[in-house]
Amino acid sequence: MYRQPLRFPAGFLWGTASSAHQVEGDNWRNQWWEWEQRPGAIWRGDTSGAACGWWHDCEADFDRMQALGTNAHRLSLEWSRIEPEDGHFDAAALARYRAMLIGLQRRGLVPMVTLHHFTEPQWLARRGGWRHRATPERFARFVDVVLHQLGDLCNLWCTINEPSVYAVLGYALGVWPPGVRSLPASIHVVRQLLRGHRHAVQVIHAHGTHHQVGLAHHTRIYDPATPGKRDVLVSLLYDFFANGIVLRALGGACDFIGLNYYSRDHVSFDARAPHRLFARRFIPERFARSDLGVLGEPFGEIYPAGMERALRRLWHRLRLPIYITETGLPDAHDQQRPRFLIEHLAAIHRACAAGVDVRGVFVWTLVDNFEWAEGWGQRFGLYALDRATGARRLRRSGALYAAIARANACPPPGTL
Ligand code: IFM
Repeated sequence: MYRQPLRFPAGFLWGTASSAHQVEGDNWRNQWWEWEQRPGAIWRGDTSGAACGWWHDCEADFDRMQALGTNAHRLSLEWSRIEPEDGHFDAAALARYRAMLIGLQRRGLVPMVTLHHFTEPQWLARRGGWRHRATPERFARFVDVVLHQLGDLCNLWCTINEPSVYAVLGYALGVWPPGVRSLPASIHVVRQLLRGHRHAVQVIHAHGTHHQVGLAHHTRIYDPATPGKRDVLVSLLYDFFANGIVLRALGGACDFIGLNYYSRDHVSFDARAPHRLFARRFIPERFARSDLGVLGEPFGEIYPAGMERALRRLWHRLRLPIYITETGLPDAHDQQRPRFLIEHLAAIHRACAAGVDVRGVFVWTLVDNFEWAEGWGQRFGLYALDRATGARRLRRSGALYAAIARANACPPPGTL
């Protein structure tokens, strides 16, 4: 049977997403840089180092975005560059970000700016980071300066990236800075981040009603491994900590919601794992999984239906326009990513057809970058990066995404 391409609404944003620390290079004033120097903190002892060289030349990658035919890019501002010391704002850093935003606009790329993407200045971290009572206010002060200096160049703002991921990995599991292992601390930090978000929304709106503000929420699907009561209970518990806490606190405090969707976990009760909330998370054999990651485990299940489920859930809960602020797959050899893209875009298309107001998608990411604790071991790029030479090579999935963005339509699933 002949099947038509899946058309997307007019004006749909086709973008890529990045974050400052992962691409800029030499962000030596933030807490992640310090963390990377600790033996054993990052896979194989990797560091962000010069990253993808964006601080000096992001423009070459902006040219690539334009050549692909994308029409938007989500990037983040590095707080530690803009405010390297408490209350001291760096004019040169702001000027560089000005040039970046102008560079995007000149190439026909709508910017979405993230104000906090996992990193903060070392001076702030030394005072307790987001555990400190006054950090949400300090964040709001930083946001106000940004809006004064750059507010004429952007009207799509994402306050905080993945509050629950930041809080769980840094404060509950302790595998990210500051390496704390305490569930109460992690709950406190999520709440503080959400306070920071609400302050930032007020500040941004005070700069004009044309500004649209949201946050990027990482939705992971947690399904019980069996219908048994205990599995259902622990999956609900995980869902509450990862998703529920953030969504409950958002009501009224956003113009849109950003969805970062990657994967799902199957959850079963495990009496021997109190430190993991009595749960085991895994991918049963019969489900599709990504390649083995650097730690010898798959990055996750490939579960396109989860995209539609996550979109419908956000829509029913918040009734706000949605941007998919991230979706993607680490796949160095690009064997699974083309199909991953088509199937996830088809899921987005189904959600749109069911009435969910989706405004755009930002694929993670344009070019292989520094992937936090996994270092350079996870390769998400539409372009492969040769770290020794800095050369970029377009992957098959990059060419596919270009064709989709240009046509504002996606081939139906099963095409590849
Ligand atoms: O690299 C990260 C990004 O910083 C936040 N969301 C998930 C991505 C892939 O793991």
